[in-house]
Amino acid sequence: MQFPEHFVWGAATSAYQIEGATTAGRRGESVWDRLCQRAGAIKHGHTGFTACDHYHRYTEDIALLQKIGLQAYRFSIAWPRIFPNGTGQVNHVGLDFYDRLVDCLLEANITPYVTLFHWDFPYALYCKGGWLNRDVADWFAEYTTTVVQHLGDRVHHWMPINEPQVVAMVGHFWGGHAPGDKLQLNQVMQIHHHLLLAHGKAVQAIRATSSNSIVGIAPSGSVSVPISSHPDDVEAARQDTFAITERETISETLWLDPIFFGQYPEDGVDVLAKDMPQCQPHDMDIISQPIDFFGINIYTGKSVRRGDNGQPQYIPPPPGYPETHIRWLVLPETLYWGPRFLWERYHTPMMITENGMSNVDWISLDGRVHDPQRIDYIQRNLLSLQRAMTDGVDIRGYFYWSAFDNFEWAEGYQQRFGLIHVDYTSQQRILKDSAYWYHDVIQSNGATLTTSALRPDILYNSEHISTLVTE
Ligand code: IFM
Repeated sequence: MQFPEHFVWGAATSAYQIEGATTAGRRGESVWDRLCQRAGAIKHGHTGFTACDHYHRYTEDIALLQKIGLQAYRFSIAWPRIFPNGTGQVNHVGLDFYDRLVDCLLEANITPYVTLFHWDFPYALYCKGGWLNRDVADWFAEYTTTVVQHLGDRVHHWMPINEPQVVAMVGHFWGGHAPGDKLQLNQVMQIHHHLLLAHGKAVQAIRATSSNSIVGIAPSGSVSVPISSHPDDVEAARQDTFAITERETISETLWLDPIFFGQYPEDGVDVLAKDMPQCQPHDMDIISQPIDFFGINIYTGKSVRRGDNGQPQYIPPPPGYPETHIRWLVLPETLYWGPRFLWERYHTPMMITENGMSNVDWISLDGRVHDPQRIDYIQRNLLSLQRAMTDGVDIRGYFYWSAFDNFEWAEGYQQRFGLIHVDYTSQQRILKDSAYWYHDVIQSNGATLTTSALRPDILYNSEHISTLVTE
């Protein structure tokens, strides 16, 4: 079966992970620039200062994206390039860079999908309280308006914030990401609320500035998959995907219910109790602005069944079960159950805004980069997605993460997610086997997926795992 006629085939990146040139063009400092200088914060002492040097090599890079046949490219804009101080004086050198990038993409017939904030928060604003300061929502709206005024004649697809869960939790509670803070839970919940408020104000700003904009979101998805298709296990997986049982801000519903329903979920309010954020009367009206598409980033998940007590029971994978290089389980069923559960709850057209794997890729003696695991991973995930569409989930597109190997945050450069291999010393790029393979998938609109001798159940044979559990 082919994918729907207008299905969008893309790949994604973010500014800090590929651009480098962190002091070029009067760019201001970001919290990531600071964290990279903190001893022990990033593996091997790596930094994003040069990354893929995409800032200087974007024409070459876009030619490669064109060679893969991408129809769409999701990238982010570095806020400190546009406002070196976070607000106030606009830096036209920064805007010019994205002007050229967008024009180059359009010349290559690639549709730009723009994320406005993918974690490189202006350091100057962090010094003013950062995401803890309620004014951050207005700062973000000001930045959004400026970017949309400038690019909105050519860019129509916008996502305000990438994976707000990670900003709140990893950046401000666990401290593994910038700014590297370990705040109290009630402060993190206030940040959570401000991120939602910033999202809502950005949606308003985009709509007010550009009449033909298409606005979405890109949170990270934590998906539980049922160990079998028995209705009890399916219900347990749904419950486990949505229920809030931990005192943290990762749960999807804590972010998505305010956006889609205009309220925090009741179980979240119960569990977080006194740590719930302070809201002002009309905040939820701002947060729950209608959006056009529901992007979701899904990489992995966990398996559950209905336990003897009626509650979801976690089922550990069998010994030796496949993991990617970053140690995330290969669980392609997440791209069936995740979209299905989310569609049933929120009924908004969906896009997979990120899905991909890190692999131990290197350049072989023949000069090529062979990555059969990645091909298999994408293939399995796309087949799951196709199954979700067959079962009625409205999915409009898929963005592989990532177009290029890049700076994987606190993991540095050791994790290679790209379709394109990057040698960080020479800055030489090589299309991996998966890039050529993805090219054919795109050209055939997915038809080549079904012609292989794939057995999509062999990796995650539920009967096998159930047997292990009952032993
Ligand atoms: O590299 C990240 C990206 O920035 C956000 N989503 C997950 C990816 C892989 O960890």
